[in-house]
Amino acid sequence: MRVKRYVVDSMPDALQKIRSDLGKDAVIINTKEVRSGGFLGLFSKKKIEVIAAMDNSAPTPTTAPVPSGKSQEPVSASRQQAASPSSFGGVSTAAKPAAAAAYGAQAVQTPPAAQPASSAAAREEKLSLAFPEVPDVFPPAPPAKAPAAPRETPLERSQAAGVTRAKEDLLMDEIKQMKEMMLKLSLRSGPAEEPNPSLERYERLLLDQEIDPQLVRQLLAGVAEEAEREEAELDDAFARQSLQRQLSALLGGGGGKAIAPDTRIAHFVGPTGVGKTTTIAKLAAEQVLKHQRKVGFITSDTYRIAAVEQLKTYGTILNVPLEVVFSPLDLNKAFENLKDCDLIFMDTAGRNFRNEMYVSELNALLRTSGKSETFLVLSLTTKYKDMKAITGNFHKFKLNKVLFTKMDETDSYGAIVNLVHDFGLQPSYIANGQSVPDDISILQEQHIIDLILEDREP
Ligand SMILES: Nc1nc2c(ncn2[C@@H]2O[C@H](COP(=O)(O)OP(=O)(O)OP(=O)(O)O)[C@@H](O)[C@H]2O)c(=O)[nH]1
Ligand SMILES: [Mg+2]
Repeated sequence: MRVKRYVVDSMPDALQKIRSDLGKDAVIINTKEVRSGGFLGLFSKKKIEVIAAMDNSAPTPTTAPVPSGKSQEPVSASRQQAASPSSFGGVSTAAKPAAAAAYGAQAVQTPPAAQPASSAAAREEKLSLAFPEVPDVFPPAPPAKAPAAPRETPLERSQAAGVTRAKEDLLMDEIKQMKEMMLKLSLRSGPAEEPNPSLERYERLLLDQEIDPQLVRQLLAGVAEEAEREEAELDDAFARQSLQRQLSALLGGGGGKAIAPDTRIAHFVGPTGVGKTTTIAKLAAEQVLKHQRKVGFITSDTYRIAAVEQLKTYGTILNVPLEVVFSPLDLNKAFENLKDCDLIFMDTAGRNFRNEMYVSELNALLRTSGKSETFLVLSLTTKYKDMKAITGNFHKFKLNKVLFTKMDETDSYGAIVNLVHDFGLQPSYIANGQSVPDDISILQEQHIIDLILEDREP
């Protein structure tokens, strides 16, 4: 199938181009009003975007001469136009031969027995009768009522439906790919007008920070809209301020970031090696030394030989009791032993939490009585794609806050923005080094935004 996109001033222009590029059997699969020129479609003229397709695999239409006085071409294009909103939210079944696609295969099919041999001219005649010639303008007149469909057996009908569905699926895939391609092109191949250099600059900067490209487009469109609304000059200063506003609205979800004063149990979950145990030690020190709370530790990490020892060492330094649980059944006893503690930190084993089974297993350990909070610990050095998969798995269970570690090992912070945008989790702390208890602080969104928008020389 050949698919082409046209941006034109009027439908007749499009029809003419489509006819000469793709032939008279091309179908129009979508039309919409777009703005052309400018950046991201703003500051620009209104145009019509027309997507047309030609199914190369479709049977070659007859080349018999058209009966005199009947120009079939305008009819073909106009018919398809009229039919375009038929299915899939405005997308016609373009994989069918043109006339059939526009009106449903049955409308133009003649049963073989009834169809005269070499019936090209007769078929043209039939089509012309069924779809009287309409002027080549937009919007086209609604098509004349199609002739009654020939009778089909249920088997024939279901076979035809199956074939149609398969073609529709194929078409949907192609349209999806095409949409993605066009979205990419819309940023890059803006027509004649110069793209705005400030938007380009911040686009590069946000993408460098590994903010999701789709979100980057949204943010920049927000900047451009704001400038248009306020009739302001869209320069670097304006773009920066607008992005500051948008990012702080996105990140500042409200709600307490720190461990709540009435929280009795704080669970820390997350993939292997992200710094859960180290983070617990840092936060426990803060609770003991700064808030004078009586703290206890529980660890269920019995998979790694050194894991219990690691927490025990921190417990000894901070004078904090430690309980080890081997299964959810041991939990009650552990809580009983720590009943005098104001706050219990529960460390869990880092596992491959892309595996849903481990998450369910862990979830059994998180079912505790008393007010609890669960912190998902993620390292900023993890690829966002993996972070997203892990968070997706955890998100089905009770998660309250997200805590980021290893900020000192990267200068890309886009993952924080992506994660809050995609999952609406409350950011809490951010850890920026191995040193216990110093290298942790409450995540200040303004600081993160400043870092994201900071000029960095290549
Ligand atoms: N650079 C840096 N290293 C950190 C940070 N937090 C923890 N680490 C280091 O990361 C390594 C793993 O830390 P752990 O606390 O054992 O990680 P964990 O998530 O408990 O690991 P598992 O229990 O094996 O899943 C240690 O070497 C820590 O010192 C941080 O913010 N920055
Ligand atoms: Mg650990």
